Amino acid sequence: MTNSKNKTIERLASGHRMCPGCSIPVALKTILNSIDDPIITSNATGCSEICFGMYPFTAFKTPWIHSLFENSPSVISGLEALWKAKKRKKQLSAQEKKIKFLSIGGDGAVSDIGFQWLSGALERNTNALFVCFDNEGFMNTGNQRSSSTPLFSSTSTSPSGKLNQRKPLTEIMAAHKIPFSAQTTAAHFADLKQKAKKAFSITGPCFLNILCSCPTNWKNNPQESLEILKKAVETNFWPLFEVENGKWKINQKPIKKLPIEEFLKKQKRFNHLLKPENKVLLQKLQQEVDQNFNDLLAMENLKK
Ligand SMILES: Cc1ncc(C[n+]2csc(CCOP(=O)(O)OP(=O)(O)O)c2C)c(N)n1
Ligand code: SF4
Ligand SMILES: [Mg+2]
Repeated sequence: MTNSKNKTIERLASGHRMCPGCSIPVALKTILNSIDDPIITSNATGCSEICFGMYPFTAFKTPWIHSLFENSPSVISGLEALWKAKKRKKQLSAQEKKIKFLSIGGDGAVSDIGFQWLSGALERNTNALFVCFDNEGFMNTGNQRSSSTPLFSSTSTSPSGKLNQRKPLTEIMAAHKIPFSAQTTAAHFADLKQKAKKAFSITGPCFLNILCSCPTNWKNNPQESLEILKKAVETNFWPLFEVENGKWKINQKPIKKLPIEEFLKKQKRFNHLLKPENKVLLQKLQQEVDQNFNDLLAMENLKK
């Protein structure tokens, strides 16, 4: 965000309580600073809400609402309905007319416990941006597995490795036929900024799924957090793609696709997968990654 003298104003203060190397703050900062218009944020509980808003402090320099774990999309939906009513009655100032609505939460909140509330907000055509900070587990409460936890990843509730595939959240949101559903990572700043900016400019519900590394529970070196996210894209584990008005587009195709080990090897949660006796599991994960990417390619090639 810039002021009248074109000087950048940060909308998220430093000094919050996220762990060193956590990539959620950088993702949130990029979103909040992607536009100049006022933004009202509703935050589901989880690491972001707890660490940015420890009472009586908050790192947010913009209006921010603490909601429950499950109902952040409904809170923003209600606010947006109020805003629309006030606009109709000509009760908004010129600045208030520019307000954008943002709902944020982790994968536990968005993909699991708040899933139906989000689906409802999309169906009601709420004019807001809905964001998932996907760190692949319920991290704030000690790394329990979520529906976003990848196959074979070790968590506190699946210590020997999760046996189920990840829920394809971005694709499911696109299936709601909303104007814009996309995924990116906290390390792909330009892609994230451009997608957030586009989403805020669109009238109608938009969804952004952002892969965010969690050094505490992925058990990686905090200094390598962003590097690991880049490997997620270079291995096709987490392709950058968007679905705009039904048109699928992969934003970055690796020139030379790396094997999945390149993403796994710096995270201790996958240590067991790299043991020779688990080679067959590693092959299964690679097959799943390849199949998912081929499915995306097929969607991109569909004529609209
Ligand atoms: C209905 C309900 N169930 C459980 C909790 C406890 N709880 C608070 S945060 C959290 C985990 C959040 O996970 P996620 O949404 O993925 O965010 P993260 O902490 O990983 O960023 C849980 C289980 C709660 N607050 N409310
Ligand atoms: S537990 Fe993970 S997601 Fe939560 S603040 Fe720490 S590094 Fe970030
Ligand atoms: Mg999470």
